[in-house]
Amino acid sequence: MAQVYVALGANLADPISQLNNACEALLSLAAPQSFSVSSYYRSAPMGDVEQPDYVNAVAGFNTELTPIELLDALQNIENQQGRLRELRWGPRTLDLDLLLYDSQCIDTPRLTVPHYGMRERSFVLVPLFDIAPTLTLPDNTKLASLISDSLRAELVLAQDFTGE
Ligand code: ROI
Repeated sequence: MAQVYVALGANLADPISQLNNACEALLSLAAPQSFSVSSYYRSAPMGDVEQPDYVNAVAGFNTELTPIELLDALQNIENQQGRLRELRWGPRTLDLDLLLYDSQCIDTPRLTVPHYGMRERSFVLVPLFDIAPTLTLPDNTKLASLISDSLRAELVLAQDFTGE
């Protein structure tokens, strides 16, 4: 059984509903009682493309799926929620990124774990810290050492997941 963390992001078609629906779908991949999700945070879009603000969160759970099986499942959920993404770095109805799979480092054409951008992204680090404050990254960096007040200031609380 692996402990995994998945980043959720959306900025089109009612982003909070997109994240709620994605949480319901992720719950079905999770071992019983193992699922948790951070608060939802609103953040300005990273990158040069003009687009609406994002709503971001991180979910953590245990799963029997292999990394590639999990990636396939995440992409299925994205596609089922009508993912639109014409532009690189453009807006999207739902983005699910596999951040961490136990402490594995994976570097294949389809999958890079830990996720390549996670250390630079406040909208990943802050929600991850919500649900895993004592986490140590595969390179032995403590997550807490990457969190600062200025990083937190980049995000505004949107809404907590209230699904059952
Ligand atoms: N910016 C924010 N704030 N949140 C995201 O989830 C996000 N996702 C992306 C890009 C376009 C890089 N910018 C983002 O893919």
